[in-house]
Amino acid sequence: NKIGVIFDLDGVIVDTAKYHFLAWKNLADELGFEFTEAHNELLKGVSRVRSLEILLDIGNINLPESKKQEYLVSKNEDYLNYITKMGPEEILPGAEKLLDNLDKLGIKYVLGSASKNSPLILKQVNLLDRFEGIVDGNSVNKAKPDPEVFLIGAKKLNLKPEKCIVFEDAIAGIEAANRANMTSIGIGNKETLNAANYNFNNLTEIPENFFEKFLSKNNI
Ligand code: G16
Ligand code: MG
Repeated sequence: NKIGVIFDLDGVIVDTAKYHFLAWKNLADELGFEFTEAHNELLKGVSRVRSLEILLDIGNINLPESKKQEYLVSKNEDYLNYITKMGPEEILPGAEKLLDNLDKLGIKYVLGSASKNSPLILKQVNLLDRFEGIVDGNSVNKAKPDPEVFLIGAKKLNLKPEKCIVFEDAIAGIEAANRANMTSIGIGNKETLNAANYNFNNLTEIPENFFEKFLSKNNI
């Protein structure tokens, strides 16, 4: 295989951001401050621990480490209540068609996500078996925008970073892909993700012949 693909999970394959939002909002309610959808944008692609820090900053709240640990556990339990109700109908438009296309072309793909719940989410939507490998919050020490998650992904694909294409919806993820020396594809707002090499609003906008064109353009 000459090229490979690395997919972010939340915001690219499924929209779990809405469940993260509900779970974080419940916590903010409990702590007595307002947490909005705009606030939630700041948590996208960011690790669970870092997300709590940002949330507490928004509420101007200081907590001892033990209390933080407690809230990290309860937030995740809350989140898992939503996740365990997910099904394949929640796969974002265009995702399955894109994977089918990659299968047809013999291009392998792995997951590169910050979420420690990635394997469960992929299982819920029946996509777990399709990926060549999973790199997620359980296997990574340094969170995005550090390139580690994608560099491990390239190793799993047995490819040099330059031969990997990353699909991402978060600014931190695009930065991580660029720092890894990979081709970055921003999924979502073009202005927000202007550091990406390519931009699409969603996966349905990716042309059928995108990868063939990519290969010939790069003389691969
Ligand atoms: C996802 C979300 C983030 C979330 C992170 C950790 O990352 O975008 O909002 O904080 O995972 O999730 P968990 O609490 O499940 O470990 P990605 O990289 O898939 O977009
Ligand atoms: Mg994401």
